[in-house]
Amino acid sequence: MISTPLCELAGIRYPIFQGGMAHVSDGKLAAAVSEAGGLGIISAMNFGGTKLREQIREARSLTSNPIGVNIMLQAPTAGDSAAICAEEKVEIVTTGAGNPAAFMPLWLDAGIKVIPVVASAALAKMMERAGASAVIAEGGESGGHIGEAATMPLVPQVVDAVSIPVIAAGGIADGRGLAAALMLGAVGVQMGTRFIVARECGVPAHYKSLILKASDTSTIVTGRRLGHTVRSLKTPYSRHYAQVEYTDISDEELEALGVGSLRRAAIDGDEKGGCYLAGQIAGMVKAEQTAAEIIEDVMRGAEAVLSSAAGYLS
Ligand code: TUI
Repeated sequence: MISTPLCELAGIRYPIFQGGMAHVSDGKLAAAVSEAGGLGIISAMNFGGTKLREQIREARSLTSNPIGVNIMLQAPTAGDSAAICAEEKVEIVTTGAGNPAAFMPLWLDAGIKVIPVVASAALAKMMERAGASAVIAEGGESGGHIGEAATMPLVPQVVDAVSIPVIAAGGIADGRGLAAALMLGAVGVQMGTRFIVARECGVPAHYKSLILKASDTSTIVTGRRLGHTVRSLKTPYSRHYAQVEYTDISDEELEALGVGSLRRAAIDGDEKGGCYLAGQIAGMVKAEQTAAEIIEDVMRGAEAVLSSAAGYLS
């Protein structure tokens, strides 16, 4: 049995967060993860305004356990989503792709625990000063919008930089990853890619099939030129983007290539035009399972490797 300070902090049984993935993480998936003992997180990106409120209420109707909402700070709806989280009193807000300092007083006044995703020790320190309960240190192995540092060097450096708990993300999909994160000083993990293939996750079958068929070299990083660096699966769309990114194509044309591409993947299942975000660990995700089975597998796996590691000590 593994229990870490994250379990008490977040009011959860197992130290596992499900990443709030744009156009993927809805109330149904979040509720399934929370009901299974992890923390389910709804992505506010999917749903401006009333739709986010509906998703939170749907999740509430399916579980009485805590739930979280992730706010992508570059989204035009971030301010609206921030207010809805405060009104609906979700237990936890996570943020991504920026500095949430402007919203922190609103959330803290509503009694919400704020857990920003950071890609550097410097931002982690700022978040600690601004009142964050913990931070998620996300390495560039992750899918979606990423920073430069990898999980292995990032996590211990963030752990050393702050006194609040640190959750590791990026390249984690099984018990070995959870155990490794704990060894780096983290109190738990956030996983995204593995939960995309959860049975309760409603993405198009093509998205799940791309992840299930992926190998260790199936992802590609694009978008650095415009400052929206993202990791996605190699598909006709992402290969084309990579091919033209450093040609004489204008910034406007390149920007236009990106518009709507996440929706085309996660909502429409568009095989040619979709940008299918996934982390480097996709190659290890081999089965569609329920959220409860995924969490149980990760916990069992971590217990096994942590117990056997004790054999190295004399
Ligand atoms: O946010 C993510 N992953 C995402 S967001 C997303 S939606 C999207 N839509 C259009 C274009 C691009 C993305 C898909 N995936 N992860 C959390 C994360 N945050 N990763 C890295 C960071 C980060 C980076 C820099 C957080 C803070 C930061 O600080 C910059 C600053 O302002 O100090």
